[in-house]
Amino acid sequence: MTEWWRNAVIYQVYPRSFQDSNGDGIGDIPGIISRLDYLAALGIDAIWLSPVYQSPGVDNGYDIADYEAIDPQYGTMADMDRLIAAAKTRGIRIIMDLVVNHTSDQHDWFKQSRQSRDNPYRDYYVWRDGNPAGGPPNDMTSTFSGSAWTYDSQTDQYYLHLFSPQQPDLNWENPAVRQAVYRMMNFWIDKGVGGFRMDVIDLIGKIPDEEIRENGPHLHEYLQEMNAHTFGNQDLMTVGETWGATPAIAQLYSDPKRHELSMVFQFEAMQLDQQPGKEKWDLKPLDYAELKDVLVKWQTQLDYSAGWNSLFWNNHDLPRIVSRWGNDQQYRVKSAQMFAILGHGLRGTPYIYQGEEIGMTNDPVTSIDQVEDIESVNMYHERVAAGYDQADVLKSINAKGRDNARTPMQWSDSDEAGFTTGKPWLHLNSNYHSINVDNAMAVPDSVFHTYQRLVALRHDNAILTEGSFTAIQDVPTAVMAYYRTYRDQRWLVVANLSGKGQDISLTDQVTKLIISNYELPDLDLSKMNLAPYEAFVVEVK
Ligand code: TEU
Ligand code: CA
Repeated sequence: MTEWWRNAVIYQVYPRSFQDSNGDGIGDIPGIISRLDYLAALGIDAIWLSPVYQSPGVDNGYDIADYEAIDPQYGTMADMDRLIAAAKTRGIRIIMDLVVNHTSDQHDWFKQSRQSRDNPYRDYYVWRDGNPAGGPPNDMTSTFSGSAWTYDSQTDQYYLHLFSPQQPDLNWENPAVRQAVYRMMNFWIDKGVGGFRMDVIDLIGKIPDEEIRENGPHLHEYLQEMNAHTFGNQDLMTVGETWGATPAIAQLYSDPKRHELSMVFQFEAMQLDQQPGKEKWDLKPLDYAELKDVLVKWQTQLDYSAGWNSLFWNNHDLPRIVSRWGNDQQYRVKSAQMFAILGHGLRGTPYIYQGEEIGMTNDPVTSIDQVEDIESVNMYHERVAAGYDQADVLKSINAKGRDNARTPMQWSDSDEAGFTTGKPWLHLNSNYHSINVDNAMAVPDSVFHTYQRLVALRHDNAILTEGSFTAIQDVPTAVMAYYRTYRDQRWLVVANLSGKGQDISLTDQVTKLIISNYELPDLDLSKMNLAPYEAFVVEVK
């Protein structure tokens, strides 16, 4: 299996927060173009570009009003064409965000659909009569709080929205919807994009009348049909956002013989610090043993000869990993490097979320007025109305809210961190004076240089892509250790997840140091005390 994306590293750009070029405080496409040399220096192969399509911006672009137009905030279609071309000259492909579970309520299809019950676009969306007993058709809820149904008086029916009321769900059971989506995808393929990241793709097979949201019965059929009509037989990569995937389900999506997707994002590890059966806001400390079990499970239960996974700690919906499970104070650099080495040592395709490569941190707020994210704001009001303590709700937002990942990129210690000459749309983290790209590039043992080296290692060493995985059991709970083995070569990866020293004793003989976040004067593994958040990869025999 030699597809380019198997040993690639993908970088996610959240355009609104990456680089502003015209002083309006909002990142834009010309801004991204101006930073392509930086991304080329990091060495990445592709950019997953969060949405830049025309949008009212209720969910920062995940509510699309026109899939074939660029939002003026972000630039023009000519800018987009320039971005694709300029990236290409640097060997970087552009992966578009495909948000087709829903559109904006300002999309023409929905404007038509809500006009009348016999409008030709009526069945592009999911309309139902209210419950005979009163209220919405059933109890389905929105990820952004409240019912998933909104009543529309114009036609006296409810429409479905698994996210905000301004994000009505498309009706994938309608073949005309599917064909329209495929035509749109081909529009982008013809422009030369490198593939698609598919937003909440596991929801498109929903059966609303049975309250089935994810993994619906026709999901894989739709994906096979999409593949055949669009990217199948092309040199593109596709990654599905699949919150509901198990290793067996991931295999269905990503087994090349099934002609669906290249790989999935699965979120099992990302849900370990919430109380079981509750929401992400219901906090629980991370248990290292559980994290290791989940990582090992996905390395061993997915058959990599017939399926593929992605590797990530961050994205635009998740808190910053150094703040979440590392230490964003004394051990910020060491813990950021530890997660980098641990994650990039695994099998799958690694993703880096903007700012992760310099160890950017969460940015706590003191009042709900400072929060922009629709998910956090809605949850705040819902919980406060339900009697929760406001301080507790803010604590959850500071731990898990999506704005943590969305504060502007910290380029330098000059005004507004070099992100904009105007006023940033969202507060900048005040630590930008010390945590910024300029500093990270100047310091040899910075987080940036760890990532840069990891990207190069992935390109140059088949063992990282092809090597098998074996977990090492006989280590302390706070230590994750594993082998990657390929032909006659073996690498050992060791990571201390904790801020305390940990003793390990292994019988392997070190033959070469590959990467580490501390100086390793003595590579005697038989008696080693790992420093806080220490991590390394060594070749062993
Ligand atoms: O996210 C899917 C999703 O369910 C998230 O809202 C998630 O539940 C939550 O943030 C977990 O922390 C995708 C996009 O990545 C997200 O930005 C969009 O808001 C959402 O779909 C709707 O398009
Ligand atoms: Ca701008």
